[in-house]
Amino acid sequence: VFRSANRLYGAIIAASTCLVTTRSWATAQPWGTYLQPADTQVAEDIHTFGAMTFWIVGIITLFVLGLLVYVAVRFNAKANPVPSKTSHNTLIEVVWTIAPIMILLIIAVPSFRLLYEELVIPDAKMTIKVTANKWYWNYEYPEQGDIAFDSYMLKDEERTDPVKQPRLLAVDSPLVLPVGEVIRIQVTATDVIHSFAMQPFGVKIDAIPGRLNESWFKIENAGTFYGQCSELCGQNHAFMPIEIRAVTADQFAKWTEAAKTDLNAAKALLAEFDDENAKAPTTVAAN
Ligand SMILES: [Cu+2]
Repeated sequence: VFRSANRLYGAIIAASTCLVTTRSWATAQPWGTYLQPADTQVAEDIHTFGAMTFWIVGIITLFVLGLLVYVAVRFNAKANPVPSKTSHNTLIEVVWTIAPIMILLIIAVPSFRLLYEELVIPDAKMTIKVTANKWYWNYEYPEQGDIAFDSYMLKDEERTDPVKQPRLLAVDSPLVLPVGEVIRIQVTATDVIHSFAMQPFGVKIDAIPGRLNESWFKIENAGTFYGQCSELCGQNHAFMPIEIRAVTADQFAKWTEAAKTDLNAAKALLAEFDDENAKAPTTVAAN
């Protein structure tokens, strides 16, 4: 029931966002207010779980509000001048102990299942190392011929296309990744604690100096995805966005080949990939 309620909600949101954008798959929408659309199974399951808890919290809130209104109307000094002296009611006391326990259990079981899904990394074919710095990201591809580069936010004067380069999100060198591949990310930092958060993939993991954290995702759609540092890390915390370009396996092979020798040439390929993917959107089935 929750899953279909969430699907319906998601469909309404998706339909309304389609009205305001004609772009192909891109997660950041002008005036977007809801969660970015899920692009991995994990993110989808997070949304479903969020919708479930939303309904549970909503129903409880309305129930308590109803009780308060009932008490205020029925038992105020005017309506009920002689109050009852009742101080115990065993049945009610048992119910208000057992019912919250049951509700917590109903929330806990899918919550732990979700945690397990996020934390247990399936057989990953590929590993990316992400290093956070004050205030930019460094990406390394140890298995693709030691490609490594820094990724800085584009300043206003560096943005040439306001649609393709959304303000405070677009970067000079995006992290390029293939769709349909289980990708392990290893995350660390050089100076202070940062956090690598990519909402459409359901990933948020702290980048801690001297520690190597890992997480994973499997991207389903080719496109551009945006995330941000999500740990207050200092003055330019808000200005170290994450941009991921998800491309097909063939395009990724082409990109790595170019990136090994010339990062700028590889970057130039991205516009080409965008055009190809706009013509034939690539979607990989979940699992
Ligand atoms: Cu940061």
